[in-house]
Amino acid sequence: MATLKGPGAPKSYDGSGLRIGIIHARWNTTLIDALLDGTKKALAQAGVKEENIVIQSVPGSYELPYAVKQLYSASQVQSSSTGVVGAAADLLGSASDLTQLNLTSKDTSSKSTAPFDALIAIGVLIKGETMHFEYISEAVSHGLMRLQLEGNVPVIFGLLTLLSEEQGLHRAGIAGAGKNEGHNHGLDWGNAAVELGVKRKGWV
Ligand code: DLZ
Repeated sequence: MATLKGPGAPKSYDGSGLRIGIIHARWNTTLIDALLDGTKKALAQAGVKEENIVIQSVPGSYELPYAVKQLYSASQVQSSSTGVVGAAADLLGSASDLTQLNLTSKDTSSKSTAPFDALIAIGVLIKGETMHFEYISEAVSHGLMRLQLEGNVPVIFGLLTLLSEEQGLHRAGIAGAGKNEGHNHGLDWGNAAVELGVKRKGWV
């Protein structure tokens, strides 16, 4: 039976001009690896270039908000320092001057140094016998929401909060004997990042 759940049929957005940052936790690695693969697959299908995807890992989900913040800030700094090289090029004018200074005014590759258009935070929390799960899931959810509102950049919520490992296998699309049952939520996260990254460039 068709399910009512989910984001609906994916509309296709052109992600070829986007730069995307992914931070993933390493706890529950089997699930994380499958979710990361799903995320990267969706980004590739939307045309996001591999060289414009930066992936960083942290030990656990609790570290996600801090790491997302640092990665985004680093991309902003990188972007403004690349801008300085561009300004130097304008001032100096000639390509040979730039070569002597070991500066390049134009990067001919398609690798972007722009700030990220969207970030994706991926983690898997599995409920145990203590309150640990509740504290971390709440702190991380609030932290990520704050970051996207205060940082004015989409932060996709790729945090699975699971009651069992079995649930996780289904949500990573690797349940069952053939390890292909369920739905890989990483696909939705990749699609969400592209949609928000594109819309962010112009809402009206
Ligand atoms: C400590 C811990 C536990 C018990 N469970 C998880 C989990 O299910 N998923 C996860 O991503 N991280 C877990 N962690 C680690 C914390 O997120 C964090 O890395 C440590 O408390 C250090 O700050």
